[in-house]
Amino acid sequence: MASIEEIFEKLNDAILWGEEEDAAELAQTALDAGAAPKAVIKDGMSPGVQEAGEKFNEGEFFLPELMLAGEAMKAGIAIVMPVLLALADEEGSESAGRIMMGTVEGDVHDIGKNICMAMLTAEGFETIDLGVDNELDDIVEAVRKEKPDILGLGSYMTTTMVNIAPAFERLRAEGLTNGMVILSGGVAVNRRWSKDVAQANGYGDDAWELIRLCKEIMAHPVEDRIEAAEKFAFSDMAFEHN
Ligand code: B12
Repeated sequence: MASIEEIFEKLNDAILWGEEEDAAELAQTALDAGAAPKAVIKDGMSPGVQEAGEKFNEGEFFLPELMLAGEAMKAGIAIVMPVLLALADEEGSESAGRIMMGTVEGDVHDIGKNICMAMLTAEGFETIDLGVDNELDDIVEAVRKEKPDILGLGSYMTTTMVNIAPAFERLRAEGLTNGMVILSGGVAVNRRWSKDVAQANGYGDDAWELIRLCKEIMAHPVEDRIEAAEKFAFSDMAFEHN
């Protein structure tokens, strides 16, 4: 039988080359071979989609290849997600916190958001998927209805990052950020911009930093969470470029 490393190598390849059925099958094979669901996403799938992005940047891949890689990643996540949810259920019913995530208007990139949400679910957070391409009014209404502890808005293009700041501004103006921490992320934005322009309370470079940040936030009583988030995400920034 193939080792987990070998299965991960094939799974990453299936994602890179957009082989949806193989990706789903190999994700299942990895789980059956005893791989932890979190590792399947982190080591078995994320490098594949990241490589597709690099090939696109280098002009070696074009949009169709990218779309196929995106679909293959989704097929793999669809296999792992129910297992993650079942594990989170087994490990205790108390939620580590409620986090809502979505992308802003004009942006349909959702692979990164889906990875974040899958990993947060695995860590016991209750995740609320706002989906993609959300108009400002829809974000405001969803927050009003769900009242999450944390809201993460993602942007993956320079053309859509401009929609993050107005969303936060509007939520603030409507008093909806009382008791809620706001975060921004995604490949178009960075730490400095999140703090200075979007006036977010935090930023995460990747799903793993986001998990650490969310845990830090939820370790504090509600009135201290914004300060805790800003300290965690922004305090060492003087020496950083991102
Ligand atoms: C895959 C992809 C697509 C797929 C998306 C499939 C899908 N369902 O998501 C498809 C083919 C549909 C697509 C379409 C387009 N794309 Co595109 N796409 C990419 C690509 C290659 C990879 C994105 C990705 O999934 N990365 C892998 C994930 C795992 O990484 P990630 O998104 O960064 O997420 C991690 C972190 O950022 C963080 N994170 C993510 N979200 C959040 C949220 C919060 C709150 C926090 C804290 C953290 C966080 O955690 C994640 C996991 O660790 C990028 C290139 C790149 N380098 O990113 C271009 C890229 C984003 N696309 C780009 C473009 C231009 C487009 C199109 C306009 C192309 C076209 N001509 O039509 C369209 C626009 C569609 C639209 N309206 O949104 C450009 C944007 C350039 C710009 N202006 O900034 C990029 C940068 C490519 C490039 N270099 O030109 N794309």
